[in-house]
Amino acid sequence: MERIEPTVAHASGDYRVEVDAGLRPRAGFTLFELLIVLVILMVLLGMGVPAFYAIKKSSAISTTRSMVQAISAAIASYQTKAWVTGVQTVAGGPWQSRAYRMWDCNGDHLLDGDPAVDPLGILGTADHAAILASGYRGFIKMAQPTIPKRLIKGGHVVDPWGTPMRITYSGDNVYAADTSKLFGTAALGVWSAGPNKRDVVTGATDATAKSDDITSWSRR
Ligand SMILES: [Ca+2]
Ligand SMILES: [Ca+2]
Repeated sequence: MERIEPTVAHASGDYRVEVDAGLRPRAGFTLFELLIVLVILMVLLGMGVPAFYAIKKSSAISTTRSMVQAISAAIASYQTKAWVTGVQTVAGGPWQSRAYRMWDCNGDHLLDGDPAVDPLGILGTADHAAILASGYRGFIKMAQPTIPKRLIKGGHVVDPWGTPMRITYSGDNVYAADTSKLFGTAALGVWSAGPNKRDVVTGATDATAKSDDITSWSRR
């Protein structure tokens, strides 16, 4: 750094005034100062990291709440104005009726975003072909919900934790007694397995697995 040497005018001529070295800033920190800074940073990080994750988790939960509502609304809206005959003729489980099985053609309770991508193990090749021949192109293309692109993977709509969104119908009793008043005129409900990624679909029936599920219906 260039040294500052103020010049003072004087009748007898200019002369220089030396700046006291003690008043100039030092070029660095002592080890003790660095340690203090490190400790402060660690304390701040310790407070910030859990807060960051808490905010991230609550934001993911509200995204999912909006998604299950948006998907249910998109399906309900679609069902009031459209009907796909081909799908109705396919025999199967309690989701046999046309309106039900349109959204979960293979009965695995994962909402079928795109039947061309889904492995339709339960229905088999012929039924798969019948569904596609009927003009049905899956939930994403038929109901056209507002879903962020990053949450559509492998033909499925996934929640922020990467788990495919689930769908249930008033007749299949996945949520047992809950179904009696849940789905209204659409007769179905959409849910996410929540942050713990466990629910009845993954085979977990304990209260903890179910407690964080995010459903399109009120569970209170
Ligand atoms: Ca499915
Ligand atoms: Ca869960």
